[in-house]
Amino acid sequence: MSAAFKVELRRVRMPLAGEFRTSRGSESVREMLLVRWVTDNSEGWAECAADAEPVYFPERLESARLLIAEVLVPLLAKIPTIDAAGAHVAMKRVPGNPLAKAALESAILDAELRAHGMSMKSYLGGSREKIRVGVSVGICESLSDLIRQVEGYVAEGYSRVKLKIAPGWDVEPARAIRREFGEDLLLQVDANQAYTIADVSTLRRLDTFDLLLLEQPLPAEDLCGHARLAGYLQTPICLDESITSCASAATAIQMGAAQIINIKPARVGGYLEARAIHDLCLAQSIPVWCGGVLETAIGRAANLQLASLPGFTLPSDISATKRYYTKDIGQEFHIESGTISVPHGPGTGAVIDLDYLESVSVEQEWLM
Ligand code: NPG
Repeated sequence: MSAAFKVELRRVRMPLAGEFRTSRGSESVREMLLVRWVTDNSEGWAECAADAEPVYFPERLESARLLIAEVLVPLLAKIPTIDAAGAHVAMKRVPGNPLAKAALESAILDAELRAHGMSMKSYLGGSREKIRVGVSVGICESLSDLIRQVEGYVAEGYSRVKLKIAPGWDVEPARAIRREFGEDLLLQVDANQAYTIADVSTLRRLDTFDLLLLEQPLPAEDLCGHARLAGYLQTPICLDESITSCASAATAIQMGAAQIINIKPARVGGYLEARAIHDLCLAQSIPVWCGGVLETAIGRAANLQLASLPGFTLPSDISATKRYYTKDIGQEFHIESGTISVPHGPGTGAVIDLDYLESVSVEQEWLM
């Protein structure tokens, strides 16, 4: 290939500050793929959300690495001048694989914006400087353990709390948190697809806790089920895993399956698709917020840029660095009055600590 770019793929292993447990599994080490897009005058970084094993997303780290190396990069190398928008269109020729595409497109976008000295926030059309953020609390061993954790997060100043739920860990945790922390705490729950429509009576009991939303109660494909369920619940339904593109968001809204949408850039194939979903939701008065996948500073910085758009009216899953990492590969993010500031500087605004990155890297390859 004789393209005017080089790509580095790096596999890193980052220990998590603590175990994170959801209805789909638990993790205490985050293994991920980083993509570095290098041109003559700039470079950009992105992280791929694929896990080592396909527990949450259908893609896995190794399949994403192979697709980027053997399919996507050779495809882009045939295009004379490549930018993020061009890459977005070109990669549509390859079906599926949003996590791999998101990582590559985001690295290209970061490099492009850094070359122009422009922030991702300006590029996407955002204006907010401080992003209201919430914390996601995994399934715990006991209610007292949950209460202790939430107490710590409330003391740190998070704007809202999201509880991971699963059958057997739903009504009581929500009741306990409401009882302990009162009506003013913004509270929501996330089922990660763990229920079926037959669980409607359990899910209706959650209505008593004045939740902001119930996230992804049913399997991702079951839009009809979500639309039916919405008819039984007062709590608004928010879709996460079901929304994989702007088209699927439009269908879900039209069907009455989603009253709120969690926009997770990786899940929808990148920040350009994420912005399109935001624009659609804003036009249809559907509130959105930015979801997270335990990002390092690279993805955290980019998500803060996205969440500066006007339709992100609910607190986002963008925690302070220390929630997940004792030490990160980039700058630390802190909570101030329930918000995290959008980093300044061009591109995502992420500032990478190359020495620490080196120490957590387990594999590295250059394509081209
Ligand atoms: O704050 O980054 C964060 C985590 C938010 O709960 C969170 N993410 O189901 O939305 C989810 C969950 C998740 C974690 C999804 C890891 C995928 C991987």
